[in-house]
Amino acid sequence: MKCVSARPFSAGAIILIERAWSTDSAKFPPRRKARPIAARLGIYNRIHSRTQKRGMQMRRLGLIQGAVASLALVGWLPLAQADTLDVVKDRGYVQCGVTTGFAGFSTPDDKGQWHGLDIDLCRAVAAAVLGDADKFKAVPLNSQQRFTALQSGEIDLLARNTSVTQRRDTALGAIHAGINFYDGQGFLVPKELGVTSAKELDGATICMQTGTSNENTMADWARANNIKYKPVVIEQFSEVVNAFAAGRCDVFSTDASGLASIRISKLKNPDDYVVLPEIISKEPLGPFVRQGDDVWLNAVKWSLMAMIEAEELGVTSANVEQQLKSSSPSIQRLLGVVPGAGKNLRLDDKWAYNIVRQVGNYGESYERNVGMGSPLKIPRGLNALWTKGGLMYALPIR
Ligand SMILES: N[C@@H](CCC(=O)N[C@@H](CS)C(=O)NCC(=O)O)C(=O)O
Repeated sequence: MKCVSARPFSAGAIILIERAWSTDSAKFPPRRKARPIAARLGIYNRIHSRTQKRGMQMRRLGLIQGAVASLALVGWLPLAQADTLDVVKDRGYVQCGVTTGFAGFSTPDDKGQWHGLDIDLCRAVAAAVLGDADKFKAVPLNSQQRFTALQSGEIDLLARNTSVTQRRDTALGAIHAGINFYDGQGFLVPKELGVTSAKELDGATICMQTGTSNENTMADWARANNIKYKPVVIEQFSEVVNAFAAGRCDVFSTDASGLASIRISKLKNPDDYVVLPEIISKEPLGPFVRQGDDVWLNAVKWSLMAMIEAEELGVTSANVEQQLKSSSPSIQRLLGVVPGAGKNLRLDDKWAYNIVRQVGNYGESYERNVGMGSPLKIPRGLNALWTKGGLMYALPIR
């Protein structure tokens, strides 16, 4: 058994990993539309030459960013923009790292306006810090680019369906600021394969995106379950989706929310695909900022907490004006009726009021972006409030 693995962290170009596991499987004969490996590499070459120029630019940028980040990490330079709160206030808008377009979390509409659960977090931070939820700029990043962009100071905040792991929270100069979606890794397969359980994936070709936690999780799970598979790992989201839609892999594996989004928004006939029942990991998704930037960390963390706390207290974008008259001390503190409510965060007293009025509470954001009010229709599940059997729990705002 030969195993050729090229990765990680080669910036820019598409990376196609072809591990020569035993691919001759009765269950997974080459699919009708699937092509032999040489032809797949032909596709790779074409995609590669299209992205080569951008790849070279990205590599050059990556080297500079990498060098700056490394110097910062070993303490030779202060991490870029140590007091991001002041930088953002001076600049007048928040630079928010998001996906290149991923329905439900961060995606532009036909007018170029961005929407999604992660976008609402960018908007919440802009409302809290600048008083105006529209004062943010979405910076599209693929999975591979996201931490470099944060390290280099290109973005103030990464709000991009990013799983919090110990390595990411310690070794990358980044630190997470809460969890805005509890997720787990799963599998999307065409119904025509007749697969009903992940345990039947022995011999399958599995598409994933470079730079995701999904690659390692998949490898760990396959080893633990004695399943052989052939990973096809591609850097650009659109290309990995195209590869799956064209039948160049049997399975797409990523976060369950991602699978729901891909199925509904990227595949021509969503009903031809099914998400398998197994969830093989914990993928707690949340925003990241740079380490050593504590005031900014607080601004981001408490913006998220305010959205959750507002839902717990029943304060919505629709009733927030009336709630200003509430006799509840918790609501008065949240909405800045009590003087000094923003002082310790170095924010205006109306910071959380501005979030709820302009963006809504967590439940409102969830429902319109990924819940029953959206095409994704993902049940609240683990993302329900702790009072309703879920894990969403606001640290007390007092
Ligand atoms: N939560 C996982 C996966 C997140 C991820 O990057 N998923 C991909 C596949 S769904 C994605 O969002 N791609 C969109 C893009 O690159 O623009 C992680 O943090 O590594």
